[in-house]
Amino acid sequence: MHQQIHPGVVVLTGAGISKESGLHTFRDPDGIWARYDVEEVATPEAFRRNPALVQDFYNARRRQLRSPEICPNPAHLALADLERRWPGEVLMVTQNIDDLHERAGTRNLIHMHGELLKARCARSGRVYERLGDIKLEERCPCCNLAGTLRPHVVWFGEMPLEMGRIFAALGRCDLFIAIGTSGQVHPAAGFVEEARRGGRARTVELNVEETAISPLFHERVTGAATRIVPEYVEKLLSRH
Ligand code: BV8
Repeated sequence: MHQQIHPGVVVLTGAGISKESGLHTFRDPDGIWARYDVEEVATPEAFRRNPALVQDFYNARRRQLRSPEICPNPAHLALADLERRWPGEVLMVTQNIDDLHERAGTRNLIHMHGELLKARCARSGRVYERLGDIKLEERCPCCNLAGTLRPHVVWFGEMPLEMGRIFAALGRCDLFIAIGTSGQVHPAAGFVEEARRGGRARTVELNVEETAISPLFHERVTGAATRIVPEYVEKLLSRH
């Protein structure tokens, strides 16, 4: 009996997919890096130097994420729909630390840069759900020490999460889609080349504008994520 192999899809998302949900991107004029110095808040050295500043930065972002007006948008919902209805494998890899993909219903998901609603003990590495602020004086449940709890996010200079699983999926996928990412942060910016390496995958970029890696894609679709992602997903599903 000939086993019908359905094409595998890897989707990479960045801050642009959550912009219309009310979460700032990093590099847009009103982006996070326009208001904070990345070296001051998103590196291990910054955490050693001034943990209060770093905790305040992530506590504020966590509070915003949990505010009622922030919710998944039609782009997140369309991708969850793709996962449900696509006959083959769909792996979602996000650089975002928000939980909007999960809230939209996506299950096969990798947060390669960590999750805002989780804390990690810097000493034991254990990870905990965290909905409220992380306070400097609080003691971690594992070591009963103060100052060891940090946001469960990947800072610059730190190794992203689940890279083995990601590269394996890029090596076998037939379609690689990048949505709302500027392609300026590695190793995520190199995934399109990795997907193309085997010469198998078709690569598509969805973004409101040209990016640093646009020339590396077979196809580009320009527009706001909440419009072009549902359209593109419908087109894909209508073909299969
Ligand atoms: C590592 C978590 C090694 C925290 C983040 C090679 C060359 C050069 C530099 C490097 C290199 N390799 C490594 C580096 C260093 C560094 C790096 O890439 N630096 C850059 C700045 C030059 N990379 C690292 O340090 C990485 N680690 O390499 O480790 C290693 C190896 C072995 C052992 C140990 C270590 C770790 C990087 C991860 C850092 N953490 N986030 C937090 O969130 O606070 S990165 C963070 O910034 C995000 O997660 C994301 O990855 C990145 C932002 O990028 P985007 O998501 O793309 O957002 P951006 O604002 O830039 O763009 C938004 C896009 O959306 C735009 O194109 C815009 O047009 C579009 N858009 C806007 N609105 C919409 C839209 N699109 C559609 N619809 C809309 N409505």
